[in-house]
Amino acid sequence: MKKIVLLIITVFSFTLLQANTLEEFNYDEKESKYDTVKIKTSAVCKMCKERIEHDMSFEKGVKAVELDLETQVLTLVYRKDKTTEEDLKIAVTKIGYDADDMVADQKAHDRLPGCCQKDVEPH
Ligand SMILES: [Cu+2]
Repeated sequence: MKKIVLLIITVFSFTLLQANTLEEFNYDEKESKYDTVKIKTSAVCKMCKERIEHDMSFEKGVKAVELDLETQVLTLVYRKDKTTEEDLKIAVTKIGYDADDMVADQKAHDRLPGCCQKDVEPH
């Protein structure tokens, strides 16, 4: 019984921690606490999209995440007092993807499945 309660608490707190998709998050432009950044990534497929959105949604200060595969642009809504554009781009490179002019962390990139690496055509 204790285990079940613990599990429920764990799942619940993860749900709280994880950021929303852009639609879920009612982003009020006037609310100065938040800012939006668009980052060009090297994502090539659905798996990349899922991986980046999942990992970035747990990144500190991130409130909403969405990656457009056609443009490879990752849109993030974040709390200005918790993180910076620079930190968010670094986080993307650590997942293994380029972030604007920042090059992907080589080790992280090499750990990605072959179909997600930079030398493949978008698919
Ligand atoms: Cu991929």
